[in-house]
Amino acid sequence: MNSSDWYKHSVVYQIYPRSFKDSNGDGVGDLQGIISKIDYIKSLGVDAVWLNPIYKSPNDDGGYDISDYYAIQPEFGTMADFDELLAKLHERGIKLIMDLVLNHSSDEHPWFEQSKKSKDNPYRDYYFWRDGTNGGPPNNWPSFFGGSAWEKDEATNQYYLHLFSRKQPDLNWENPRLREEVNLLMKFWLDKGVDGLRLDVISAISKRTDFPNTDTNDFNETIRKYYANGPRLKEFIAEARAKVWNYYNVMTVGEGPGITPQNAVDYLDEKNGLNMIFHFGHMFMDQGPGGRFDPIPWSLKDFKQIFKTWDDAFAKQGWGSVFLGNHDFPRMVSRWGNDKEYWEASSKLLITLLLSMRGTPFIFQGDEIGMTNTTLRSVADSRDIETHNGWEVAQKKGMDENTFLKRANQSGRDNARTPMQWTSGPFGGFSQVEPWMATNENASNINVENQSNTAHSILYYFQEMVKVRHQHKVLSVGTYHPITDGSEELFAFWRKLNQQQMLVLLNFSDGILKFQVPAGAKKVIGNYESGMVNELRPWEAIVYDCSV
Ligand code: TEU
Ligand code: CA
Repeated sequence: MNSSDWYKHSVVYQIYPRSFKDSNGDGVGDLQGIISKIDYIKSLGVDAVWLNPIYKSPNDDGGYDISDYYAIQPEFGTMADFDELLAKLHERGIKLIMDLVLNHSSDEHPWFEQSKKSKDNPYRDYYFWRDGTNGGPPNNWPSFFGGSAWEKDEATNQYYLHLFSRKQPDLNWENPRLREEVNLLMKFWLDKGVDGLRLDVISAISKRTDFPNTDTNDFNETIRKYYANGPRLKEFIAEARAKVWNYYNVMTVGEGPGITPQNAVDYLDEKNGLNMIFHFGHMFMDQGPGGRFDPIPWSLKDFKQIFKTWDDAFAKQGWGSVFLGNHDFPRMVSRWGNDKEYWEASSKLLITLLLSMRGTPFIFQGDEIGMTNTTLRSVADSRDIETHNGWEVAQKKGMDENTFLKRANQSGRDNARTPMQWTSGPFGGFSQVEPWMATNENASNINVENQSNTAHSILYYFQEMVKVRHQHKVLSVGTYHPITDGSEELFAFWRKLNQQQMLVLLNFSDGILKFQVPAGAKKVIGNYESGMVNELRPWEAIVYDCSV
C-alpha cells in the first residue's frame, strides 16, 4: 500500500536526542528526556518528529556509526522507553520518523567484525575490500572527514572503503545478502509502527564500484561523480520499496548529498522511488572546493535561484523538503540571518521562509527559539569528529588554530549540537550536571522558559506561523512564483492555489526597502507590529493574502 500524502501537509520537528533533554543526570540527552517534553513538542503544532539515530553505537560520529540496528543506545535508554515515546507521540497525533544509516555501519558491528577476519569469511562482501596500489590505497578518494576514504587492514593486507570515518565502513549494497539484512532491519522498525524513515546518505548506496581515481579537487564534485548517483541507485531503492516500504503506510525521505536538480527526480519515482529527498543546493553554496572548512561568501540572489531551481525539479515528480539548518550545519539565524542587532526579527523571518515555501518544512530543535552558533575556544571544545579531523588536515597544511577555529565557529557542526536551552538556570535546564557538550553562553537569555506565553517571542511567532501554514493549503501545496530575482536584499514570492494567492515579502537586509503591495492585500502574519504599508523594515517578514 502506498503511503498517504500526510507528509505533504506536515511540519516536521527534528530532535537530536543527545542534546534535547537529559532525564537521568548523566549529562547526555535521552528518550525519557524527550518524553518529559512531549507536551512542549505538541504545543509547537508540529505533525511529526524526526529523531536522529538512537541505535547502539560507539558514538564515533554522533550515532551515525551503528553497531546494532536492533538495539537502543544504552545512554539514551531502553526499547521500552522507545515504545513509550512512540505511543505518547501517537496519542498526541504526532508521527515519528526514524533515521536509518544504511550506507555504512560501525566497524564494531558484528558484520564487520566477521568481515575483517579473513578474505573468505562469509561476511567479507558485506563491505568493500580492495588491494592497495603502488603501496598505497586503491585510489585517491578523500573521506568526508579528511584523509583517505580507505583504511588498511594489516591482518588481511587489504583496504576497506569508508566515505566517512574509518569507524564507518561502507556497506556493499551490490551484495544481495546485505540488502536482505537491510530489509529485515527496516521491517523490524516499521512493524513497531514507525511512520517514516529518513535515509542517511541514500544517494551513495550505489557508487562507482570500479573505483576510478577522482579527477577533481572539488570535493562536492567528487561526491556527485563518484560517491553518489551510482548506476544501480534506482534499482536498489525500487527493490526496498517493493520488498518493504509498499507493505507499510510509511513516508521515506532520503538524504542526498551529491544529487542534482536533473537527477533528483530519479530518486522520487512515484511508483518505485522515495517520497521526498533533502537536497543540499543551499547547504553547500558557501563551501569552497575544500568543503566545510573552506567557507566562501554566499549571495541572496544565488540563494533564491537555488530555491527556484529545486522547486522546478520537485514540481516535475515527487515532493520537496525544505530546511535551513539541521545537526550538520550552523544555526540558521547565524548563517542566513543577523544574530546580533536583528536576532529576533531575522529568526522570525527565516521561520516565515521555512513555513511559506512549497515542500515539507523541517525545523531543527532550538531554531524555534532562535538558538545561535556557539563559540569553540579551542579545538578541544569540539565534540565532532568532522571538526577534529578537519583540524588535523588544516595543521598539515600549516594553518594555525585560530584561523581554523574561526572557520569551525562559522561553519562547523558543533554549532547545532549544543544542549537545547530550556531555562535560564544551570546548563540551560538541559541537565543537572555538566552536559556532554558545553551549553551556549547565551542560554540565560535565549530559552524556552522566557519565550513561552510571550506574545512577541520567536517561539510564539513559530507557533503562530505553523497555524498559518496549516490554515492555508496554498502554503503547503500551492505553486511557487518568485519575484525580485535580481535583488540582493528582498526575497519575495507568490504562492498560488486556485483562487488563493499569498504574497510573501522577506527583507534579508539591515536596511529599509520599498515594495508596492497590491491593493486589497490583507496582512496574515508579520514579524513586526503594524507599520507603514509598502515599506519593509530591517529583516521584516510579511505574508499577505491577495486571494481574488
Ligand atoms: O550527513 C551526510 C552529509 O553528506 C552531509 O550532510 C554532512 O554535512 C556531513 O557531515 C559532511 O559534511 C549524514 C549525517 O547527517 C551526518 O551527521 C553524518 O556524519 C554522515 O551522514 C555520515 O553518516
Ligand atoms: Ca541522560
